[in-house]
Amino acid sequence: MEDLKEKFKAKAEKLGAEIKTILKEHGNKVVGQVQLSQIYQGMRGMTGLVTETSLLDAQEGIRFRGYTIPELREKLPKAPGGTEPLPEGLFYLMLIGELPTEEDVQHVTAVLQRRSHVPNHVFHTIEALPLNTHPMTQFVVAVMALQTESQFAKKYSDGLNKKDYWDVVFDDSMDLIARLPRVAAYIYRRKYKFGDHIQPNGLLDWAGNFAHMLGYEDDKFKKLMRLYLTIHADHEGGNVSAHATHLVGSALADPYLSFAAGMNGLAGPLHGLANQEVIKWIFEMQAALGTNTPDSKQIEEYVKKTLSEGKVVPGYGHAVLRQTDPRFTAQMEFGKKYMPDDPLVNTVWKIYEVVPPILQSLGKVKNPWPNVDAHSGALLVHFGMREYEYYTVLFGVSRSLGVLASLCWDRALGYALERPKSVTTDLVQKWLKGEGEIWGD
Ligand code: CMX
Repeated sequence: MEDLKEKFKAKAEKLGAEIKTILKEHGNKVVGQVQLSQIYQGMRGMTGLVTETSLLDAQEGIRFRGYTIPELREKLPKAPGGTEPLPEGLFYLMLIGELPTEEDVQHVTAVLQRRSHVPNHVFHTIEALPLNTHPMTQFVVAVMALQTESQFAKKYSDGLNKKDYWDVVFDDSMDLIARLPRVAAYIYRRKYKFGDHIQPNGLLDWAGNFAHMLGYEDDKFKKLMRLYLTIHADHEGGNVSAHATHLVGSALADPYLSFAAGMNGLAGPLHGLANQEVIKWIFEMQAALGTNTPDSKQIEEYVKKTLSEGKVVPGYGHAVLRQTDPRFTAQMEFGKKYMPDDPLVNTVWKIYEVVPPILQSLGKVKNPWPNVDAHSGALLVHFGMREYEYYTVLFGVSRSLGVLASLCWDRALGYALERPKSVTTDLVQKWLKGEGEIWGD
């Protein structure tokens, strides 16, 4: 642990000094222009944040510290006999900025194993919720219950020097990442497996142990979890879950509170909840058509019906991407390798042929291509995990890696309270008539 922390400290001091120089020499350079439409329409394309862990290109997709998903699948260390990267390795890469060695990853796995104890009151808190509570609500409630363990909150209350914020945020982040699989698996087994809980296996990696506690021992499912928890980890800083975590953290809310805020955002159907919506939509389509293997014409008609009812086609479109999401492609490759004849997976591939031209023909959808959520559920169903309301929890466990690595950087670099300027439409109307300005001081 000290190793990782010391490495992080050295990297953060170096970057902190570089940012100081950048700001001293170029702090008043103008970055782009803001259009009125951007202020009203979700700030698309407006550069307003710095996030070190990953960068999204509209055409090429995500790069984590410069590495694409295919590169990560090749270069990151794998479990013995494994084919997919260990997500701990991606966490190391995002945190330290360098590809980890096998030993580095073993170290992170061991640290997470050591820190994974979940206090009993967290399980009692989950148990107090009605069984029909949505798994994402249970997940956020459990994270909030874990907040009693925050070292940052305790030390801040005792009086903490601002130079040391990062140190305790680092510890809280490691603890939280370590504990999430246990909490998430508990929610799954409670809701769907009659409370028949499975104890952790201290010899397994973070994702492998999660698969084990969920109750899926098939080695291929463990491989899927390693891939899944790697590709969902980060998508630069402006997406709702990353931005919410960063924003709430900027008020010096501790990592538990900040991460819970991000997870509330992830639970929205335009963001992470889309993975449950995709499978729900496909199951409903199968029921409506009376077949598990709809042909292209049937899918086309169902898509048109969905659109005519004023609904979105879940799993398609993106606020930044303008191509097929490489996270979709990685999952498609996994499917072609391990389950090429699975009917549901094949339906997902057929939908991929049918949907883009239909969305394109609407003339307003900026990205007709599939995103990560269009594929993930079908792979889970293949292994028997049909409980689609749970899927966003898996996404959330993975997303902890990116947003908490970023939170460590935010505090290490001393980033400020985030507080953009907002305006009223009345002020905008006056500005358009030449009566005053809409920008702040
Ligand atoms: N189906 C139908 N209409 C769609 C659509 C889709 N999949 N994607 C976009 N549109 C529509 C929008 O609703 C919008 O319509 P209005 O002008 O009538 O409001 C129009 O096309 C323009 O939208 P856009 O600029 O292309 O997309 P946004 O940046 O506003 O939104 C997103 C992006 C992802 C919310 C949107 O594409 C969507 O709703 N997709 C379906 C939900 C989904 O898959 N979300 C998961 C995203 C990945 C993730 O975060 O996990």
